[in-house]
Amino acid sequence: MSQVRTTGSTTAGAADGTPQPLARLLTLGRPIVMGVLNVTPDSFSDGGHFFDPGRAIEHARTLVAEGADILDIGAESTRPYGGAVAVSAEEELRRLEPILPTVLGLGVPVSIDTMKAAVAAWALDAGAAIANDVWGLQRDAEMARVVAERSVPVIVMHNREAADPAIDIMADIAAFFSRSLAIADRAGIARDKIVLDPGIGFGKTPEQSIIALARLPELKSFGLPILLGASRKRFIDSVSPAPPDRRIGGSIAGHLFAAANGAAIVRVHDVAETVQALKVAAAIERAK
Ligand code: HH2
Repeated sequence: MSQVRTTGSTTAGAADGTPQPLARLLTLGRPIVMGVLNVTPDSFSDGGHFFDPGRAIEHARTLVAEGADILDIGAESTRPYGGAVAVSAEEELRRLEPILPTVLGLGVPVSIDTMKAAVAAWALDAGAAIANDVWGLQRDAEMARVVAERSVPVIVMHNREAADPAIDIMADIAAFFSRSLAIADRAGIARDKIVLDPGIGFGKTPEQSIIALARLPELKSFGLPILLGASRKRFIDSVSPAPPDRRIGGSIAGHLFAAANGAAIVRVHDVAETVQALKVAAAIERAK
């Protein structure tokens, strides 16, 4: 860890007048593409492919060249569908250490996908610009403080321990967001630093994931930017059976729908294809 600087975050905000990188991206007036970089041996979507630091860095460069606006780096599989091997903060840091400094130099803001405050703190202090918490500030009690102290944006994702087909999933998502916003408020996280994400595939049946996507516009009532991650998720398989790496068509369908219905950011594995799809959809829209 010693080779990673711990001060001089690149997330300069209001203090020196430089816009925070995410805030700047959100003014571009087009959907923002977040490319997924999993440095894990067991991710559901691309498990093991980029575990090797050299391959991870090469993949990060490819994602940027393909048009990723943000890189989301994660070193613990959340395995939305179960079977994740929990890793310690030390192990997460061991996986990130050889990669993060180089990834931070690729010219796009980096988001740290972790549910552990200690890992978020380390990555943010090294220069990551965004915290991505798949437990929406509700798992690690220190997460909100870590985010507040660094004045960085945080992605608050809806999650549940287990899916319950009997519940009204939109009501559950709204109640979860309200709890997260209260936690954020108490910790002193500015409201304009929060991005909401319904957490497609997390604690939801495939049908509930489809409902969350279909009813995405309802989440606009929170008045905050929305991120949507449909990439390679199981709901696609429930409609059109295919293994994760053959779900590009379904992923793009989900992200185009999301972008047209209120999502400011889409989180994707297949950056080139998504960028192309979004550009073509925008060109068609302009020609109306
Ligand atoms: N999905 C995954 C992980 N992190 N973060 C947000 N904000 N939204 C998501 O939808 C989301 C997320 C799962 O995808 P992946 O990273 O490919 O899998 P794994 O967590 O198994 O590495």
